[in-house]
Amino acid sequence: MTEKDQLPKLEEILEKPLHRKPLSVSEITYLLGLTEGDQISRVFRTAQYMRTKYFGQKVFFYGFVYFSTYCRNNCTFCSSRTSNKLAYRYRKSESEIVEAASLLAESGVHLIDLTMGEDPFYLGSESGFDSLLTTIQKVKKETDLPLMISPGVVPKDVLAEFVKAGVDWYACYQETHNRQLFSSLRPEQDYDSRLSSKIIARRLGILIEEGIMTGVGESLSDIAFSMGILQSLEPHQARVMSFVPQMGTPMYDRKSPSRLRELMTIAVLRLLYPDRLIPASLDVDGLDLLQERLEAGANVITSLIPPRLGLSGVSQPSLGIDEGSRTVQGVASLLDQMGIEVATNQDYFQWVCREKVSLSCGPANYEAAVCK
Ligand code: MD0
Ligand code: SF4
Repeated sequence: MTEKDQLPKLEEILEKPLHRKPLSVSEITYLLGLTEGDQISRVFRTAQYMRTKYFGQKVFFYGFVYFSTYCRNNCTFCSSRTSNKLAYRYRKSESEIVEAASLLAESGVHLIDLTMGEDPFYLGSESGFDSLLTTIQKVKKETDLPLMISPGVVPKDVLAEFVKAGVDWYACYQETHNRQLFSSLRPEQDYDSRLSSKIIARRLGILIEEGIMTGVGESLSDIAFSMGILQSLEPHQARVMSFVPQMGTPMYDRKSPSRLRELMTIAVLRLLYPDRLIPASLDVDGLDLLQERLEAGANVITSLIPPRLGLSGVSQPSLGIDEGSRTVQGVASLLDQMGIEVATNQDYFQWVCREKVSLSCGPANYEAAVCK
């Protein structure tokens, strides 16, 4: 008997998440490796069922402000890597950042994601860091929305300052939990510090997002292994994004992977972590395949970017931005066709609030939670 024959039938595997029973590594690998249309649709249908069970037909929108593309690191997959001479570099001023965030808030997003490279200006000087904190406070005040920060790996005291300034979420993606692959993607970066920055952030009372990337040389069992790590990390949001080759980087010659792998990973995330937030990012294919990502079980649309402000995406620096397709309006008709509703701000506040309370970090943080 081959290993495949020994595995329970697809139905048996799909039964388990319905009863919140865990899946084994070989079951996860089996799901990730499905290639037959029929079977794949069955997995997606179960994932959609699970999403509906916990979130109804509602999705959330995240506005994205990539405000500095300077970075001291040299990740092989990333356009902003320090040695990339072809990178589109900019550092937006405070008023530009606040303007972009306000436009996003007016357009109806539920959260503002402030993202930067590990910019030495902000992370390496006191005045730069102070200006970052002031900017965060202003964005928070102007938009009155939950705030995510994606600043790279930062020490505990920096995270604590972020929390004081009003940050609700810390996003920091490992990309892979295979240590060897990690060092080739993130040379001279420490796997453990990156992982523990998320644990520290959650201890400080903020929600955390973890992320993996497909098409960077990982095997299906690497992805299955990541699923196990997620089980102990317990991120509030977990994402997967397909690798997109970036000009001027060592991985420019590599092909972008088949999107099936990302879609199957979204579905498996939904099966295993049905009540967590799972993004469908517009930063990989713009509007294309948004429907498929949602059908695989995603419930957050991320990387909404205001047009014509010179702001960039991470994987797709310009795709769909100035055309306005990465806006609330730009995705509205697709959602309509799909019978998907946009959640209210109140829905999102409540979700964030509930999760913050269940971090059980004492009355002080309870007060700080965005309970409205
Ligand atoms: C996105 N380009 O949402 C953004 C980014 C950073 N927190 C998010 C990867 O797709
Ligand atoms: Fe810097 Fe992040 Fe890009 Fe790595 S992935 S080079 S840390 S911006």
